[in-house]
Amino acid sequence: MSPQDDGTTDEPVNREPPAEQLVQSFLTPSKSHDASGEPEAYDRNHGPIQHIDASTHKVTIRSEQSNLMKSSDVPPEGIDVTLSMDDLRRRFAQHTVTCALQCAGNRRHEVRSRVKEVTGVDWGDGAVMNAAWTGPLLRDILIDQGLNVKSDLKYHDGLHVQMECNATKVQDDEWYGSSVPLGMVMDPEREVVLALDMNGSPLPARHGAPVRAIIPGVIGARSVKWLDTIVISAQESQNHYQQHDYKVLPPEATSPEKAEDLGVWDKTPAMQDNPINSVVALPSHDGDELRRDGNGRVRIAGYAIPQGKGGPVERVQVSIDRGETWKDATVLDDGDENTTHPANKGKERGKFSWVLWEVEIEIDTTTATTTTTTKATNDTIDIWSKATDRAGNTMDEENPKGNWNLRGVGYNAVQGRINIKIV
Ligand SMILES: Nc1nc2c(c(=O)[nH]1)N[C@H]1C(S)=C(S)[C@@H](COP(=O)(O)O)O[C@H]1N2
Ligand SMILES: [Mo]
Repeated sequence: MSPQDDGTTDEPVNREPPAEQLVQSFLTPSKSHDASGEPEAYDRNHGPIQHIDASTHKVTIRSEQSNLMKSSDVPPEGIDVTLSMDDLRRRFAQHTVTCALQCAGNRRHEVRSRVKEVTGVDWGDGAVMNAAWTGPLLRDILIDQGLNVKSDLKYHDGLHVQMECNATKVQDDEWYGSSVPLGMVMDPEREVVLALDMNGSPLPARHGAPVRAIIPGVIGARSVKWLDTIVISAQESQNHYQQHDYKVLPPEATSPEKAEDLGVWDKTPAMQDNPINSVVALPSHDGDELRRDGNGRVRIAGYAIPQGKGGPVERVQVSIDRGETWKDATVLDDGDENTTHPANKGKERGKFSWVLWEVEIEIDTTTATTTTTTKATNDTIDIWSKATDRAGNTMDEENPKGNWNLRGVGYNAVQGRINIKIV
């Protein structure tokens, strides 16, 4: 990518590949753009893309002792360490986690066009990627620095891990930052890594080189790119993007002004875990034609994402009659074996990974014209999909159009594609 493609603070680079392209590989490639200029994986930036020299870059990790006095989690002398990229690679065991990274605004176009207007980048359903991220576990680094580990993760209640990128100004703040609860980082099941590699190669600049946080199961906004500072604190990050964005505001916040008047930004918790979700990627647009094969069957495919650490997704069901009947889709374990990272070979399906799914449904013309005429127009169908993960999180078929919130974040309606013509 050439520097003129890096975007500016006022006009950062935000783009997504079509979902039908995304579901062609289990691991999302991310190095380049295809001939049409479409990216292979989405880019989400609040400021310009950074090009940082890995040989001089450092990550500083410290604890804010003053407000931690009451906590015995942190050693009395505090934590204050500066690590080079070499330190991150050599001093700690390298861990690979395969996880979906999804912008909280994924599917915003659907909620805006089908439910009610929202504010924010008009994402389709390609603001997501699935990748194998490698680097040290932040948990290991903190333990190495003397942080107490208790089996009861609640022990860390009230403490937060703030992450910062100070390399550039961003649209609404002087730097980019986020935080997650310390208990999440210390949870051995969560696999929070400081990622140096993506899909077996050094992280590309646009995805945060030389190092980014990866918080599996959590909205992309918390996975800070071009990471330079980590602070253990009794406070959440005070950055704009933790405090004044990426929140599921209550429905009475009907406009930005109303949200301010009601003071809901302060009262609403910052989003963390992704909600369970499933997206119909094929057919890829509302109103598309779906061709029946010689046996009268149509193929429908998509991806599904587990909720937080409740994965993996174990079941995906598809309905073409607005929820009256559901058919189980095949959940593809490794999707495309050519692009599956060797580190995952033979392992159980990843807890944080997406799954790709597909289903063939027979539609005889009478079904298309009779069963669906009562619910759709003429010979078109709507396609719904519903995922369920191991923890039992599932999508709400009683509310097929999903929930509205002012920022259009965390949208996970079962209604997928509408007005699909069967030919
Ligand atoms: N430093 C920095 N980190 C960041 C962002 C940013 O603008 N600056 N955007 C966040 C958001 S909102 C998302 S969804 C992901 C996007 O990661 P990607 O650009 O690698 O797709 O990065 C997160 N980390
Ligand atoms: Mo995002």
